[in-house]
Amino acid sequence: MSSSAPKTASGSGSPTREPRASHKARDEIDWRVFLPSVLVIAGLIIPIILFPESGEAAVNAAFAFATGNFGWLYLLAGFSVVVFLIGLAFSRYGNVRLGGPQDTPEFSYFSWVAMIFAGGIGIAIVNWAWVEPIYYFTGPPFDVKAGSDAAAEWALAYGQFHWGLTPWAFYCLPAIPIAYSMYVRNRPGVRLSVASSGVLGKRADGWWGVLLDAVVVFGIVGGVGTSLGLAVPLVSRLLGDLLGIEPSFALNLGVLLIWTAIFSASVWFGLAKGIKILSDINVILAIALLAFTFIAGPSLFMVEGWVNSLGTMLSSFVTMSLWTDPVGDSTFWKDWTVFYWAWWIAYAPMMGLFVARISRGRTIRELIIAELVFGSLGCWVFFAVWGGYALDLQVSGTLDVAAALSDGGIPGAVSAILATLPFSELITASFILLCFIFLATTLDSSAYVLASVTTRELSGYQEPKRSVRLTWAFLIAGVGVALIQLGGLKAVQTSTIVVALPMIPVLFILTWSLVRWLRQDFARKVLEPHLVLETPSPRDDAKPR
Ligand code: NM2
Repeated sequence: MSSSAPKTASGSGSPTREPRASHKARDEIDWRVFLPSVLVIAGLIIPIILFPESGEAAVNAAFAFATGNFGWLYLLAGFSVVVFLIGLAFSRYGNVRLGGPQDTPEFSYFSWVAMIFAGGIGIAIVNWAWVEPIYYFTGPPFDVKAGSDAAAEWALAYGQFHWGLTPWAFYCLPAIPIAYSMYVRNRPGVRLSVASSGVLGKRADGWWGVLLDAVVVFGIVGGVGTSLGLAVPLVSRLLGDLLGIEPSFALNLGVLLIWTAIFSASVWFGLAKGIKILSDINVILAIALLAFTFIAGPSLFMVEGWVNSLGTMLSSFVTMSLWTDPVGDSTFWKDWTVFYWAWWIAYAPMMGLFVARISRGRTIRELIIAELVFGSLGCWVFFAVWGGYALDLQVSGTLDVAAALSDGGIPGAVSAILATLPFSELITASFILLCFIFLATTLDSSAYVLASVTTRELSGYQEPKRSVRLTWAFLIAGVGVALIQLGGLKAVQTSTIVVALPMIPVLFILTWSLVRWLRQDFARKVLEPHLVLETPSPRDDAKPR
């Protein structure tokens, strides 16, 4: 997440409705959500930090439990979300405008799409795009022989699959009911419980709503924890390489401390604008590095690899989506597809709140196309170029990336790959900057969203209290320390997989709530002119038929 999500839009947008000034308790902490979430999270991270050895056993058990019993559910959810959204986009509801009759889109189409993309990606793409195909090349799916040509082709295709339609569908799903609740149903509140009130009704204000928001809080904390757990070792390694310092736990902590200082300062002094500018610069920097690798690297191989992956992915989309290997014992789908789906699910509420905020005046169809098509295309470019570059190093024998990966993990592999590029020191330095800013903006927006979700009845245009945001900032950093302390990919993956599991029913409730609202409002469309399909003249729609 590179964008300072909600504040960005609230800063530039005009409010739909002003908060009622008379309501004093609005920015008070909602202790019902805040306290249990904080206690559970602290209760999990403190023992892990103190006793990492027993933490490891717990992580393995949690991973086995969630993927072993419910792996299929993540896959089924992913496939269903894609089918649902494509169906919704092309149904009559696709034309429903997220806004009132006077609402026109706040941003140009290009900036809107760019914001959606930049808001959805972050540090994860800039490290996974290099190494993910290598993981698959050495441990391919479908009983393909490791290291074979077929493995190489599947490796590229799976990278595209894990960063394509299904992930963006997960991101898109909550955005629609949230935007619908904000702009069509005119409900104040930036919590997902509010967007679920189509199903929960009054219960959305009671314990059901609290439970749902708590699930969202855990989801965000776990998902961001995964980002931190991956990012800190990567940046310390690259920084260590550049400055000639050996990677160590202390260096990791130092890097984490700098990050925490940056984003606490941003939270405290309200540097939202500054972070937003940095985030924009960052996207340009990422594109520049991408273009540089494309030109410096095997461009034709990258293009052919991408086209081939697209074909493989499209022709095998259903199989890849639902492959649970019930007879064989491959763990590929649990280790990768389930992990990725979980990670995108964990971020989905945060992304939903952000995208809803910037999408007033857009139709449901426009929103689905922007996320599914342009979101995927954006990620595909990263995977085609950086993934293609790394795979070419491997298959051409220029660099044994697989060996670097198994010796030094993702940080070791990324560092070795960057060293093969021309001007590698400059590239590594820019890459470190890229990682720093990407993660700072993700942390900043997550502290902001978490604070909003744990604040009572905040209108979409109010800022949550600084103290609450800071508490979340520190808790997230704590999760980061715990995951680094545990070490290894499994711990980082488990954090996300576990928190995403209860998010699946939440996504279902949100979808159900949306469908209910759409059906009710569509039946009344003659009375609510802003809900009508796009017709030539708004005046025609106002007339009852
Ligand atoms: N996703 C895209 O760390 C990050 O880059 C945030 C992660 C969900 C895998 C987004």
